[in-house]
Amino acid sequence: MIHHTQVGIIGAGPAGLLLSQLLHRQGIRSVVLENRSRARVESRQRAGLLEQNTVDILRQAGAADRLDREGLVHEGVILSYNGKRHRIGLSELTGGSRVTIYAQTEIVKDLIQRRLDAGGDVLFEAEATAIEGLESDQPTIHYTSQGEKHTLTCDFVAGCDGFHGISRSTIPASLTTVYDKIYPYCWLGILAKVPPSTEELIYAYHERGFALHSMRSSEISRLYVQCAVTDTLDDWPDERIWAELQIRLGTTGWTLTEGPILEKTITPMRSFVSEPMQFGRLFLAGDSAHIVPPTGAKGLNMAVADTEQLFNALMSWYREGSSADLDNYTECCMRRVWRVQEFSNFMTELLHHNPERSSFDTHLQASRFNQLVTSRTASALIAENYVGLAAKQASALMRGSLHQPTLSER
Ligand code: RFL
Ligand code: PHB
Repeated sequence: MIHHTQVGIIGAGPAGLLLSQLLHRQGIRSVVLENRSRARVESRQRAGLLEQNTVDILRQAGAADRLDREGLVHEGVILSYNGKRHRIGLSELTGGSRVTIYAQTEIVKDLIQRRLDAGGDVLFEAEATAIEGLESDQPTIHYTSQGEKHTLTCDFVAGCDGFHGISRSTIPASLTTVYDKIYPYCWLGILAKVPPSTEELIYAYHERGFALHSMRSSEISRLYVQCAVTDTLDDWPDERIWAELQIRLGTTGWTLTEGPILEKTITPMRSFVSEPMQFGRLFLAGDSAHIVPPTGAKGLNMAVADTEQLFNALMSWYREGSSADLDNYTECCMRRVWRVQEFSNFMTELLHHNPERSSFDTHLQASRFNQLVTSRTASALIAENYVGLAAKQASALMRGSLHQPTLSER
């Protein structure tokens, strides 16, 4: 079959689905190709923490009813260093910004439902195999579905197919620069059927390794524990996971309530940027262009911010016939992307036990933590980055809309 749409979107993760929904609300047609089944896409446990900007865009997309009802709004976050806790008041340090806990699985479910209710084309088990004609005004996506080969022609291709997709490698290698860093540890994440033992997230450094207490609802907890890159799930029976979480998150006068573990996964930790994020009529958004270690809770939020930027640029093209925003897409994304990369790396190195580091580095880590406790400025910097204000400022600076004080004004 050969068919045509305005924007061909590869990948039904948060980036692809959100782009399709935003375009639909402006009368622009799209087809989303997703190689996995709907059930698989709706059940992959991943992110849970949303910046205000992410919540605002989901509202703009008309896909935030359940998020507004069920999302847990947080005004602070706790950092712990070998049992010594320090609360960062996010609202108080940022002039009122907050974050919301709402699972990525639920965002994906909400967006799929919206698209299908409106008769949108979200094709599951449809694998994009090649993209052609990107330098023409009618690129083509080849895909297979139920054993049959199909061709989708479009005005633009949105590569929202995550880190392992095909879009990024369609950009000629001679034009691409890759920046990559792999960390010498992983996260083992669990979903547990137990009410959270904390109202606010706890990120803990411990000499035995990192741990994080997050949540999904008043009934379900989400926890992570640092493990070795060589570990498998067999190395981590439930009793060992709870024992390590007790030690690493522990502090006097507080107990972690344990419960049945519903799911366990191990995630590698990586920082990755591929530049440019566009070639001809192909535009990358989200994990297809960049990856951050999850310690800063930024991957999903960055995917949403790219999508917003791409959506606005496509609307300038469709409404005003202007290609200026599309032409500047990579450049506009990059300042924000590197701000988020720096913060994610900072949080990761602050909070993990790095088996390859010297005791000198461990002393630096302790000193950085002490500075957070004693300096409001240091805490405010974390708060601004965590809620997403810093990334927003970085991208405003790129667009030239932020006034930069001159030396005499400072
Ligand atoms: P996704 O979600 O990977 O979606 C890409 C989709 O493309 C499909 N695909 C293809 N479809 C058709 N043809 C092909 N050839 C295809 N190749 C791939 C895939 O099946 C998939 O459905 O990318 P997207 O939309 O860019 O979204 C990115 C986010 O998923 C990711 O950044 C976050 O989950 C990262 N992340 C977190 N981000 C946050 O903002 N806050 C968090 O709290 C947070 N916690 C996390 C995280 C990621 C984690 N893991 C598992 C990596 C916690 C963890 C443990
Ligand atoms: C989560 O709830 O899954 C989560 C929260 C914060 C992070 C990473 C993951 O930094």
